[in-house]
Order: sequence, then structure tokens, then C-alpha cells
Amino acid sequence: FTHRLWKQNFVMALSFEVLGRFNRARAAQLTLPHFVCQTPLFMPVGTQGTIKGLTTNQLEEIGCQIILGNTYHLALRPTSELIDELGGLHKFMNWPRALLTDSGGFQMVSLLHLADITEKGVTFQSPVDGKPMLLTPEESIQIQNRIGADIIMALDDVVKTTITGPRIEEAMYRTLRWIDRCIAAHKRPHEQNLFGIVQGGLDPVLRDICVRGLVDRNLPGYVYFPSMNSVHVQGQNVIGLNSIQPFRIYAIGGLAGGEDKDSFWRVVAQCTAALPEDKPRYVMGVGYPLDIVVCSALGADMYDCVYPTRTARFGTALVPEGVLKLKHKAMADDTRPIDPTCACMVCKNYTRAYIHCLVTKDAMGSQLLSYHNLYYMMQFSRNLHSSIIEGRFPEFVCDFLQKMFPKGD
Ligand code: PRF
Ligand code: ZN
Repeated sequence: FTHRLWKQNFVMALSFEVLGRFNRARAAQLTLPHFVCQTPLFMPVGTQGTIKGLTTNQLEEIGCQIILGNTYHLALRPTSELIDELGGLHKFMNWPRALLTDSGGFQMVSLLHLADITEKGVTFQSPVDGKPMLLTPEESIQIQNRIGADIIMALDDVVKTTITGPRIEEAMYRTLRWIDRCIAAHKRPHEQNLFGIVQGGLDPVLRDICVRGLVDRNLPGYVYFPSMNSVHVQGQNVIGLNSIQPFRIYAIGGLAGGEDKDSFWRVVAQCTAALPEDKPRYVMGVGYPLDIVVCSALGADMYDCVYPTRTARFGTALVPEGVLKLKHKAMADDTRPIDPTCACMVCKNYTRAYIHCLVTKDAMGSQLLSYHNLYYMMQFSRNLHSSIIEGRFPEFVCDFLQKMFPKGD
């Protein structure tokens, strides 16, 4: 009886099934309201509700599973109220697969140096009219509820990993206090998954306190229809938030901000070891292929970064050997494709010479490079996934490192 009620009335906003492991690395299937994803996965960043220069049909063709939007940018223009009115961001941008929105605090702090953080929230000067504005945890969640992404992020207090002192500790404890305000403000837990973010800089003690604080909080995942929140069996409430073991989903924040690789990898290793095995782990702002390989070996599952598309706009292609600079004059009469081993539309149809000619002169140059770079990242994620499933993860890593560092350095 209880089981049938459960199945009828509970919606799964997320499920996570580990399909294969190699030591700490895992390959999994992540089911979200709009898409069934394979991990490890890379999420391209589309700030304004678009990945610059690519259509959503192309993004599907490339194999993108989740794309990122930024609360801060979308809230300013076209505004979250308008997106809501027009049926949510999926419909607005014509993207049928999964979406994730970041909470906005990190973007304000990293973009606007005038942002000021207090207990209330993040205060910043509006880029529209210069007036002071405040983004609170409640508002960030309300905006993200209106935008309607499959995954929404808690508002966190992010500080640069390169600073030291009491500010790191303050930011970590504030992130935990804000998580409670985010959970309380979240109005659509049956359709959207709220991710908590681990902060604490490079300090293992602070990271540990933050991980434990988040694990204790049980962010909503498995949820109930509001009408079903009080089913009593023999006087006991059997269905309701308190009686459910919700999914917990975790992000590791505050990294990839200029710290050395050793410190970065040590924090990821510590967090992944302490986080529950059966929940997805997302390392925010990470996107260099080498970092993705190392973090995946440490048990992380999800990544996002502007790098592949930003570097494309500066004329750089991602290739197994590292990078290829299309602006270089040696490309002017090179009739090979960007990467002869790549099966993407760009490598099948265009030469390095043609892209060299377009780069920085015509938007088509950065569009073609963005297409290839995202294809590279998706192919790379698919290969990571299948190498873990097929028990050849070490060979995959060796092959990757040999191509990228042929001299062994
Ligand atoms: N927090 C949020 N977004 C982020 C980060 C973070 O720590 C990072 C890592 N520096 C990238 N994007 N909310
Ligand atoms: Zn290609």
C-alpha cells in the first residue's frame, strides 16, 4: 500500500545510477526531468540563454546533455518574470534537454568588482542604471524557480582561493547559513533539483565542516506532491519531507581560481572522499581536459567552464595534442582539417587555411571553432564514460597523457 502510494505520488526530479567504476572513478547515468545524461559530463556555459554562435539544433548534434545559464544575466535581461511568462527557459531558447542555472553570486563577484557581500546577500551596482541592487538567497532561488532549469544552485559566498585569513571561514559558514535560506525558499522541488555547494578555500578543516554541514541537510530530490504531505499510517506520518530519504547532490565550489594544481586536486580528493557515493558530484568552473581527467579519477562527475567556447573566440582549437592556434601564419596554407582524427562537421568540411582566414575577421570563424571545441569536449566525456564502463580507464588516461605530453613533461 505504502509503496503504491509512493510510486503514484512521488516525482523523481533526479536519479543517479552508477554503471561502472574504476577505483574512485565512476561512470553513471543521471536522469533529470528533461534528459537522461551519461557522466562524467561537461556542461558548456551559455550566459544569456545561448552558447555564443551555435543553434540549439547544433548543440544537440554535438551531443551536449546539459547547458548552463546564469541567473544574474538572465534576471537583468530579458528578466526572469518574462521567461516565466513565456513558458520557462527551455521553451524560450528552444532547448529540449537539461539546463542548469548558477545562482548569480559568483558571476557578480567575478564580473563586477564592486560587489559587496553581507549576511543579507550580495549587493552590486546595476550595470543597467548604476543603482545599488541586492541579490538575497531567497531572490536567487525565486528567480531560478521562474527560469525553470533542471538543476538550480544555492547562492554561495565565494572568495578567491588565493586569499587567506578569517574571510575564508566566514564565507564557508555564511554559505551554510544561506543553504538553509535557499532550501526554505525553493518552491518547485518536484521539478527542479537544488545543489548545495561546498566552500572552505584550501583549508581541509573548513572543507570538512562544510561537507558535513551539507550532508546533514539532505537537500530535496525525491519529493512529494504538496497534497500528499500528510499520509498517516497507524498514527505515524509515513509520507512527508521528514520521512523521505531525499537525494543529495553536491557541488564543489571555490576552485579553479588561480590556486596551484596540487592544492586544487587535494581539495577535490578530500571532498569526493567525504561525499556520499550514491550522489552526483559537480566541480564548478573546471574545464581543462587534464583537470577533468584528474577530477574524474578522484570520483567527480560533472564540470562546467567557459574555456572551450571562449578560447574558440580567440582562435584556439582543442586537439588531442593540446591546442592549435588557428591565427598562426603556418595555418594560412594548411589544407588539413583542425584535427584529422575528429569526426565533427567542421573537421569533415573545412580546412585550417579557411578557418585561419576567417578567425577574428568573421563570426563564422569563432562559430566553427566553438562547434569543434564543444564536439571535442563531448567526445572526450563519452570516451571517459565508456573507458570506465569497459574497465580501460588507465589505458584511456595513459593515451590521453601521451598525446598531450609526448616528451613526458
Ligand atoms: N560558486 C558558484 N559558481 C561557480 C563557482 C563557485 O564557487 C566556481 C568556482 N570558482 C565557478 N562557478 N556559485
Ligand atoms: Zn572537429
